[in-house]
Amino acid sequence: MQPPTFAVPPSFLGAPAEADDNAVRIVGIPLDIGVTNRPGARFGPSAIRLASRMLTDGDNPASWTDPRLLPIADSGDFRLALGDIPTSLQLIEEQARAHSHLVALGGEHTITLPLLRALVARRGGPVGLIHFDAHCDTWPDNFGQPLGHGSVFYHAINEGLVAPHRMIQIGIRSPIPRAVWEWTQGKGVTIVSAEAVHESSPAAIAQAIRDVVGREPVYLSFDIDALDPGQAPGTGTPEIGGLFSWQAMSILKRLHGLAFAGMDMVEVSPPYDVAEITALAAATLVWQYLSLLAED
Ligand SMILES: [Mn+2]
Repeated sequence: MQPPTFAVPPSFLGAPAEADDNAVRIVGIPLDIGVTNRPGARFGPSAIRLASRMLTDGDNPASWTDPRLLPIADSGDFRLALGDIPTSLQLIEEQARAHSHLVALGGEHTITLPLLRALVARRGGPVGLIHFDAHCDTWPDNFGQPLGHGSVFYHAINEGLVAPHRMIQIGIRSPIPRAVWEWTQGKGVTIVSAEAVHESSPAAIAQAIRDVVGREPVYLSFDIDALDPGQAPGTGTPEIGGLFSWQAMSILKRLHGLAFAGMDMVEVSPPYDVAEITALAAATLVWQYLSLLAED
């Protein structure tokens, strides 16, 4: 008999720590020293895992799949170097290289850079990118620091980790220097504002994503601040006018059949959360991603 949700072991969906080499690996990466505003994302992995227990009492009705039937394992948290961003990114990359399909629970957005480095080193070529966020994250630096959560895709594009013509950003709405916006678009990235999402439909946005990323391998990076602060208050750099969680779910569940190569869920900061709203949204979006994998 399955335990009630509150008594499920505190891994993601109660998943075991070990599985075979081809399993989807869930890991926590509690790094939050590259943020430019409110901290706290170091507590994200554990909060997302706890909230995920709500999702263990049935199938996903969007597809009648259950991600727990995938080979999945929650292998705990990656090791980091306390207070040291460059060494931490190196450690993340080294640990990520061991796994064929990673789902990372952040932590802040800087973690995506070493995750993409590891993925591209393993695959031998750039990937497409579906990026939900309030911010483009293509600033050349973070108040003078080259590494930080505002620069992750500046580096990823410059290092050839993502193919910018196969990269789409959804939910964008923060203040941004015009030069940064134009650099991003000039590289070929498609930017979909939060307002465009509101004025459109989930089906149309999902189609736009498919048109941009095509059938080649694609990575999903989901910054929870893509959601409106009313839907996800527990984050470091909130921006009003964002997506409702139903919109993000509705878009995501229409992305079955894409060649997903990995995912991260970043910027959940539990000290600023209210009643686990943000952690539950993050857990549910990850569960939906895993459901897409289970569907194929
Ligand atoms: Mn971000």
